[in-house]
Order: sequence, then C-alpha cells, then structure tokens
Amino acid sequence: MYIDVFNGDADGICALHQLRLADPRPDARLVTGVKRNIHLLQQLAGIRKAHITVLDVSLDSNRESLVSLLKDDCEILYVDHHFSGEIPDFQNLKAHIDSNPETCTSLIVNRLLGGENSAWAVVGAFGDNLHQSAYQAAEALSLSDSSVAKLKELGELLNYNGYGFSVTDLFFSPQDLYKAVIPFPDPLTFLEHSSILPKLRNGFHDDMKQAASYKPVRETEIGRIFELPPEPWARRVSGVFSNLKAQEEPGLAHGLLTRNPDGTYRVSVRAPLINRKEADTLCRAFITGGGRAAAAGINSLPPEQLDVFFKTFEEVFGKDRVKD
Ligand SMILES: [Mn+2]
Repeated sequence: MYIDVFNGDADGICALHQLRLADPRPDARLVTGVKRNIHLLQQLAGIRKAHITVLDVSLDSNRESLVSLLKDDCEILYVDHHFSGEIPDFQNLKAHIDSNPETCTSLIVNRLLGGENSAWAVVGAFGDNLHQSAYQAAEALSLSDSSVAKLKELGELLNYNGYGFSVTDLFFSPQDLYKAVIPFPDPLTFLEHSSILPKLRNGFHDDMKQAASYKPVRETEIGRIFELPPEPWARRVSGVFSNLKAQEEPGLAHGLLTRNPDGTYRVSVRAPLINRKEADTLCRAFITGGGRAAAAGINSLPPEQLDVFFKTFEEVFGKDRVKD
C-alpha cells in the first residue's frame, strides 16, 4: 500500500507533484488538509507495512504517530523544512530535513531529483513566500520574465487556496487541487489549460477587494492590528492579507484578529519585515500561541485578554524597534 501525505498548501502540492512525475504511484492514498492542519499522520493510526511519503509538515508535530508507524514496519520517506527536533533513528525512515529559512519542501525535493521537475519547485517556493530562492531556482530554467511572473502567480494562488478554518472554507480541497495538476509536467501549460485557475484567480481578487476596505482597529508607531469578520472569504485571505500589510509597512509589526465560532479570537502576527524577530515570543505569552520568529499566531485568545494582547504586542515589538 502506498500513502502520500502532504501539506495542503502550494509547497506541499508542488513537492508531491515533482516526486510523482518522477516516480508515479497512481494508486496511492492521499492524505492532506487545510494548511493549518499539520497533524496529518494521526490519520494513519493502525496502518502497517505501508510505503508512506510525508511532505511539508513538521516532524516534531507528528513525532508520536511517525514512531508508531515506523514500529509497525512502514517504510517512510520524510521531506520537510519545518522544525523537526531530533530525528528518530529507524532503518525504515529516510528523512531529508532542512530548516534553513531560505528553503522549502519543493526545493529540497528538487535537489533530491537533481532538478528533474524544477519549474514546479519554483512554484512551490513562490507559494511559501520565498521569492529570492524562487528566482534563483528559476534562473536554471532560462525562462522569460513573464513566464517567471506566471509561476509566481500560480504559487501564490495555490498557497491562497490552502488557508481557511476547514476544507469547506476553500474553493478547492487540496486533494482536488493536487489531482488537477497531475496531468501537467509543465506548470505553464497548467496555467493555460486548467479550468480551476480562473475560479481561484477571481476568488482571490474578490476576497482581497473586500479585505482592502478594512482599516486597522489599532494603530501605533509600533504596529497595526486589523480585524476581519468571521466569514469564509476572510479566513481564506488571511495569510495573503497579512503578508500584504507587512509589505506595505515593512517597519511595523502586524496583527490580524478573526473571531472563532466560540467567540475567542484567532490571531496571526507578523514581525516587522526589516526585523523579523519576536513574533513567537509575543504569541507564546498566551496559552494557545506558537509559531516562528517572523510569523506566529494564537489559536484562541479570550476576548477579555485582548487588551493584554495589545499591550504585550507593543512591549515586545517596541523594545526591539529599529529606529529610522
Ligand atoms: Mn512549506
């Protein structure tokens, strides 16, 4: 039995696609979800002796399930760029983990394949917001500037589709999106012929247009905090919206609040782009917070702690402010 497990964002989809173009497994069971659903190996409880490929989800977050699958004689290929912690020592585990902030899973797969399907690696890298690495990987392909711009748009659209609270928020389930790319060895052909791209492109522009009308709910010299309504369009666009706001004001920290169904807030935080630090420090000060130094979040912030959040936001990012 073959099982392919992949993060439901651009990087996860492109990494798997590159691998399967080189080594097709048409009967593989596919396991994926929205971008934030990273505990994917839990879904394989009880599976024995399968050939499993895992892409673009943190090993550390899946450690327990991974070890029990390895003990149950599964052969596992694990490729990722998130924090892994110690890699379990098993003969039947092949791990290629590189947490360098300038790389992503698609680029690691590209290296493993000797550049065999690297146009898709470029798409995955753009999707993960690694523009410099993406342009670098694109150089070897000698593409025109307009073709590279197309790969960038594709990466961003695939990435955009991965956000959302659950798959029902999304235009396409990540599984369907992956199935849609399978027939296309060349992403530029996919861009031209796929019937799903126009829907994704229109959805993206509509969502961004709605989001653009929202002003900050709090604005200081330290940063800006926005709130978007608890609706599917806002959940879909949250990641791209945060990136865009951060690019608008690279010297400021940014926060985005969205209500959860239980009344608490889901919070996402971006450190200032010119000083990508401390977003995790801020979020870890709250029970359900976590993340990386540049981008972090809190899963459910009780509304009565909102003022404490604002204060801590300004303390943490104020302390370290780069004066201009
Ligand atoms: Mn990734």
